[in-house]
Amino acid sequence: MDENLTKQKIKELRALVSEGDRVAILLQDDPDPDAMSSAIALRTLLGRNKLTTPIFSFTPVTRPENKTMMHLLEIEIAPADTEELAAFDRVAMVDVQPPYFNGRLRRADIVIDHHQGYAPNDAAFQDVRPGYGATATIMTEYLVAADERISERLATALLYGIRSDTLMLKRRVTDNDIEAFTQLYPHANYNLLRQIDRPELPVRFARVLARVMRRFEVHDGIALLHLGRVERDDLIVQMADFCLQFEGVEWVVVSGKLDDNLVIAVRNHGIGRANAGEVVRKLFGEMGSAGGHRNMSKAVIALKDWRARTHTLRDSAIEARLRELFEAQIRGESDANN
Ligand SMILES: [Mn+2]
Repeated sequence: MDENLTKQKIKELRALVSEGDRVAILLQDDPDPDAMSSAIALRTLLGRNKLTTPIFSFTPVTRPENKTMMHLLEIEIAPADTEELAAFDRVAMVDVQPPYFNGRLRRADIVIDHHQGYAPNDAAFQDVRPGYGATATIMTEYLVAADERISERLATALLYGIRSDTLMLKRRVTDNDIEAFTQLYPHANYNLLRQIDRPELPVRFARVLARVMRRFEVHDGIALLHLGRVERDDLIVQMADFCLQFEGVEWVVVSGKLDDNLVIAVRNHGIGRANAGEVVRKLFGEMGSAGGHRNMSKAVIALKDWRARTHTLRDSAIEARLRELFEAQIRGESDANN
């Protein structure tokens, strides 16, 4: 957006909030990095702190990397309550719009978002830019136009917000997003970013690793491991990323039992035309949820459905069956493409 227009918007925004006002910032359910970073950016822009401008959400953050971001960057999000929100002088919303809350919220005074398709709302201040890849980009433009100092913490949060909403600048990305990304880049803390990307492994997971890595082998470029029961989804994903680093590995399949499901993560190096998303859709599309893109995909199958088909939930049997399925499918795909 044009810098003069942005400056005008900042004036409007700041005029709406008086010094003594209590302001609530409300985020979507299970807040994501774009929402969290936009919230702390709005606070900076308004010259406020966590006491005068707390952040709320109706449901807590659940994704492991988002939780890690929240903890590392010390972002506090309080549970929202319709009555409590009504008592604030101003309610602001970032990365979401009033209709999303379906009556859980009575009013919003400030709405800054990049989602499209919401019915118009009557907030006094609105800035909705559906073309943008992230709300964090809009917030970065505000901070730059306002000449605000962008702290390391804020830059790291916004950079991560833009990165995750645009899948590393690969999806729905505009020149504005890239420009904001470039402006934030020199101010961010890369150590923190790396820690967010790779959540710490529980010490107990070392035992799982020691047990399963003994079976690690590469057949026709495929490395496949079933971990048995795991406590977190990201352990399966981290294991898949780890296995992709071994020599001769072109495809990785790592599965684990998580709650009532069998979760399968697939990775490849993206050589050739074979597509990880296609492979899981063909194998498991009718059995559970399966999808992803070229290099990275995932399937989630209810354990009861797996048992109905294969008559067992023994870990060794699951691994053997997955090996058969994936070897045939991946080989079939590459034969078809040659
Ligand atoms: Mn967003």
